[in-house]
Amino acid sequence: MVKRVPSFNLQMRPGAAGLVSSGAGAHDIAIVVFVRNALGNPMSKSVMVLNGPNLNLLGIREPDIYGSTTLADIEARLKEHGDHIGIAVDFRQSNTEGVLVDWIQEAGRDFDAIVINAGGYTHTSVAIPDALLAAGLPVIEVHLSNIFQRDEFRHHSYVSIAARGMICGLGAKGYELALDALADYLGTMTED
Ligand code: CA2
Repeated sequence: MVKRVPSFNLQMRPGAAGLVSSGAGAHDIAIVVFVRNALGNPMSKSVMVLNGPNLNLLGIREPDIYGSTTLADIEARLKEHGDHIGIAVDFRQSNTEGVLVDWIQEAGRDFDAIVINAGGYTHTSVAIPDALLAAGLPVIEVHLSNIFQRDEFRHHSYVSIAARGMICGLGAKGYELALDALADYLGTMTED
């Protein structure tokens, strides 16, 4: 038997199941729709956060330039921040260009956006911006240090051609600001 269904409105909020409900009437229905992102979280957006070569040394070597915060500290803080703004964070680091390219391709299939600190590859890699452009996702480029106050060769970024914006010189806080920008762009923030 085919039942006629009255008009319905759709409400979805990050972190909650979507609820499709009808207005009052003889044929009222309520359907709960569970939507999961790439990380299996209901209704939040997913962002892949990529870190390039040597960033695994953060907090361990050269604290005068890069500070004493470790990459694990940044990851923990960022995931907590993501929880507050409806973004599930998948945080990764590799010293290998090809691995970063593979991850960018994966992000293009399964994620909503990318944050990338490509480390030294920022100033040398063509493959990374190529992969970012092919992924077709919003990208925010992050650098801990102010690359424009450093050696001349760090002033140019190949990654920037594929990025909506770049945050540099603000240390670990830059990653959180990048996530805020994406939350705004992806519309994950709730009104209450
Ligand atoms: O400021 C940034 O975030 C950089 O992407 C960091 C890269 C550098 O090549 C870029 O020009 C700017 C270097 C990451 C190396 O990180 C280290 C951390 C601790 C000790 C040694 C290296």
